[in-house]
Amino acid sequence: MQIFHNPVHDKHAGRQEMFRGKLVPCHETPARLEYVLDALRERGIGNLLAPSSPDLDLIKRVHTPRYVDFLASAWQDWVALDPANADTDILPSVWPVRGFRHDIEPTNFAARVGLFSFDSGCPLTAGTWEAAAAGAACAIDAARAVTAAGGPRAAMALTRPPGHHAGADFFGGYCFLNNAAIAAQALRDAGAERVAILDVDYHHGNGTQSIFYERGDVLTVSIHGDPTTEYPFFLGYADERGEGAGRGANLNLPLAAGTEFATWTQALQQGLSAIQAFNADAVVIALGVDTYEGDPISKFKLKSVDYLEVGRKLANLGLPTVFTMEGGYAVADVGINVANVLEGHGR
Ligand code: Q9C
Ligand code: ZN
Repeated sequence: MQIFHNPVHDKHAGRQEMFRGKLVPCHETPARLEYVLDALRERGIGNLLAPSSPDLDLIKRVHTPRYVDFLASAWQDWVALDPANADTDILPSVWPVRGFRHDIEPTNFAARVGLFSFDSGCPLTAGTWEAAAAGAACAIDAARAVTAAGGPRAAMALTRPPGHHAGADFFGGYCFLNNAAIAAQALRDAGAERVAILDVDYHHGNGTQSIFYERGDVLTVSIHGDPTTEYPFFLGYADERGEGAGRGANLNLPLAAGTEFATWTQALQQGLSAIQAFNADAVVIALGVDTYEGDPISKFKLKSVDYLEVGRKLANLGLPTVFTMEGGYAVADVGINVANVLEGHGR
């Protein structure tokens, strides 16, 4: 396993997120990734590699150019409004919902932030762009590694901020650039005709689903907390099957809060069967470990030992595999749980 780890992930360090009308400390912290690195080093799992520079042309074929340009300059624009803003992260406060226009980008900064976001729990900080772009580079390098002649069968983009909630032109849910989607596109560009993305994070991968919803070349599968009660609430239902050329190429497997491994693993089997039926040439695993029983913001009941079995089942697909790092907020156990998946996978 080649593991491309983001050496500048800690440049993204949000101070506070909005929760029930108050600003509270961020769940998505730099320590999460450090615990994973420590666990991998301690257990001798994988070869740790630094990424090359990000391929912006590829990123702009997954995300819209105007969104990428917004992200790249948002912090400078924010501080230009008032130098004192440098002490405060950017949080959205106004959104264009149904009936509003999305075809025009206003010049007002708050309006631009709202146009390109969907929640107020996702601070954009001084180093967000640098960290997110380096993370996308990890995803691209991992995809190119597993498709190179003589390359490894599996590689990981070990990065934060995570990516699966980010859509073609919006951030939210702690995510800015959709690393799993970018990896899938890089796999397609490298010659994989059909790519599957399996999202095992607790939360529905709304960004990934929306990016590929009308494409038949990328199957998106997500196992997640039922959106009637769980974030991101407005997408992730079982009847969302894709549209146009993408009809049949999206599979949502929502499960009730409280679900334990015995039930979760049946959904995993269903997702793996769908990937086999799709005849995928390569797979991207959007690996969130917020399905863990100890996760502070999620409600499934997986135990650390279960992640070994998850890794084994994923390896049984026998496909070139790219892992991206998504959620998981029981910070001290994130390392054990991610390392268990990779150890169980064994490649
Ligand atoms: N009080 C990922 O796992 N809402 N994102 C949290 C906590 C947002 C999770 C509310 C959760 C986003 C990548
Ligand atoms: Zn999550």
